Amino acid sequence: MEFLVKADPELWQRIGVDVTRLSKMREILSQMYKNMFLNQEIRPEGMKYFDEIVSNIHTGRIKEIVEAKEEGRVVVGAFCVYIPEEIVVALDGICIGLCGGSQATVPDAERILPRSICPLVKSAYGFRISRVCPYFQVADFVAGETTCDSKKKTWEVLNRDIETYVMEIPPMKRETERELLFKEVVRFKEELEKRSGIKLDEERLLKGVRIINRKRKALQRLNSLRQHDVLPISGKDVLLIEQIAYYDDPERFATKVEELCDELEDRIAKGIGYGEKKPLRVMISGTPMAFPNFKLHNIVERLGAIIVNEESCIGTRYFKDLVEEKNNLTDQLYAIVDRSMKVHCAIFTPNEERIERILEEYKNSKADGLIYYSLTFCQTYLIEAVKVKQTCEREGIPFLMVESDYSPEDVGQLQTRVEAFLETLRG
Ligand code: BJ8
Repeated sequence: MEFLVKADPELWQRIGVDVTRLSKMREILSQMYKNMFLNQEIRPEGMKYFDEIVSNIHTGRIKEIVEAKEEGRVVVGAFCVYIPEEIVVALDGICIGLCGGSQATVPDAERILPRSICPLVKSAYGFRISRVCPYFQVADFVAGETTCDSKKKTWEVLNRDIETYVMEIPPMKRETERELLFKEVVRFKEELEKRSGIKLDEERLLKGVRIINRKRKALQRLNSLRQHDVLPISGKDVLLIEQIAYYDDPERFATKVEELCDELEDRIAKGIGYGEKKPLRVMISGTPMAFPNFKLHNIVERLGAIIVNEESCIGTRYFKDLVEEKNNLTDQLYAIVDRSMKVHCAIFTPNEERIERILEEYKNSKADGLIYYSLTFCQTYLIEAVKVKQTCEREGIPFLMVESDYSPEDVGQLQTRVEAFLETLRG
């Protein structure tokens, strides 16, 4: 089957992309995508939309965003689920995820940033300075946050290249921090009001909340369909959808995920899926896997197991909770804060809720084992692995710890470790 990530050199030139380099990168991406995704045996028809999205990743969606900018709409580049996209959407803006998941731009970043920071930050920063990410090129500004040290210090460097606004995220979850986060959400709202020239009112915000809630609900539904014995979709495909959630138009995306869910429900009813072969079911927990980081999913699924859940910000942490609908602006802003406080990122301390949540998701997903995944140099997730491992041992949950970056160098070694882990599960 042919597959090509499309090119639009004229558009790329207009937005300041390094055309030669992006053209080469898209050829590599096309090949990788074809090998990893299009050769899967049982693939739902509804995945065609998401294939199209990948094919248009550097063209169609970028064109839409450029047109929106010409209409005066603000484009926000974000790196974290704490950035309230409900407010961006409520003020007619576009919120896009800029996390980097590719090794290709890591060496660019390492010419400036230290090598000993996480690859997600290096990849993204490298995309910006080498001008090969059209999304970075069309963002009006970056909304960063003070979550981990790697990110918060990189914003100071990134700010030399693109205006970087920083939202403070408190590291605890007491009432004091709730109030602090509320003030930060209000400050973000004011920043966007200034940029968009629109005043936020309760009607607009409720609309924004409903749009993003619908997107999260569709993802919840999709994830719940992986809990069936008949597994109607691969983990790789779901991870791809979870990544696309960060840059597609939210309403169109929700519609397409809902359509896919209808198809998957039909497949489950007819017994069509991976369940027939009784594959091992594996849950992943840990750091986000940004596009196009499919490394672990690819290894696990090539070895015949299927991934049934991602406890990650590109996964359940993004969509497990909705924003409660309120009828006045202040309460609605607090409801946004309260949802954020339920995102159990490892930057929080103490963070027992995450452990409880992992256990709950593990049970619901009917997984046979858990792989804890951390990007190299991500201190908070690496340290939190200690507690997760102890909990898994106590609960009798088979556990494997994987620390990796985006380079292909450790693929062989990872494959051997995953294979041995799957063997113990089979045993
Ligand atoms: S809420 S997980 S999106 S901070 S992997 S850059 S933590 S060193 S991405 Fe995250 Fe928000 Fe938390 Fe989610 Fe730092 Fe770790 Fe790198 Fe990370």
